[in-house]
Amino acid sequence: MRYKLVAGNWKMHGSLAENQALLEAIVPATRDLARVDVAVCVPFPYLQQVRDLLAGTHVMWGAQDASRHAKGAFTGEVSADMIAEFGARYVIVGHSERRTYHQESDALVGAKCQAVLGAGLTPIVCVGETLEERERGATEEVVARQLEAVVDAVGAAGLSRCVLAYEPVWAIGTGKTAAPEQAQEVHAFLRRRVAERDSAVAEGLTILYGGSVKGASARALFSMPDIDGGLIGGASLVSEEFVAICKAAQ
Ligand code: G2H
Repeated sequence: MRYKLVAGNWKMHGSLAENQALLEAIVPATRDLARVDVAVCVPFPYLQQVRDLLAGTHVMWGAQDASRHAKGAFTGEVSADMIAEFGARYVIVGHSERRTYHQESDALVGAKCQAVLGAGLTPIVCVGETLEERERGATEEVVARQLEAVVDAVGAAGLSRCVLAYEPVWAIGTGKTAAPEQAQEVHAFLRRRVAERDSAVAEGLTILYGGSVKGASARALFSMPDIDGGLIGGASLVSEEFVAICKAAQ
C-alpha cells in the first residue's frame, strides 16, 4: 500500500515572516496524520530557514528546480548537491511553468531528474497536457512522451526513486480542478505505461495530482485508486487550506 504525499509548491511566494507563520501553523496541525507524508518545496533562498524550522519535525522540504549540471560556469543556476546540503528531500522537476516560461525540453527534464537522483534527492517530476492538447485528444500521447523522456534518462530503477505528478496545464492556478475521474484516467494510464517497463516499479510509484487542489476538492481526488496525493500551489500558502488537504489524504 502506497503512502500518500502532500507537497506544497510555494512557487515564487513567501518572505521570512510569512514562511515562519505558515510553518508554525502547519507543523502541529499535521503531526498526527496516519500514512501521509507532508512536504513543502520552497524558493532557494529559504532553504536554510525551512531547514531551521522543520528539522526534527515530520514535515520534509525541497526545492522547485535544479540545474542539470553538477558545477561550473552556469550563472544563476543551483545544483542538486547544493540543495542536498540544506537537508532537502525533494526537488520539483519539469513543472509546466518551467517548461513554458523557460523552454525546458523533455530531454532537459530527464537530465535534471538524473542530476537530482545523483544528489540522493527525490525528483517530483511533473507531466501534463495543455487545454489545446486535451481538446484534440492528445493527452495520453503528451504525458507518455514526457514520461518516456524521464525513463530514457534514469531507467526504470531511477523512476522507482522518483515521484510523478500529473498536472494538467489547464488546471494550474486557474481554479479549474480536473474531475476526480478525469484525473484518475490519466493516473491509471501513466501507471500502465510504467508497468509495461516494470510492474513492481509501477505498483510502488507515487503519482500526485496537481492543479488548483483545495481543501474542498482534495478528498474526492485522493480517494481515486491511482491518485497518491497532491502537489499543491496556491492552497499551500494558506495554512487552513493546506492542513485540510493533508487531512483529506488520510
Ligand atoms: C500546479 C499547482 C502546484 P496550483 O502548478 O504545482 O499549483 O495548485 O496553484 O494550481
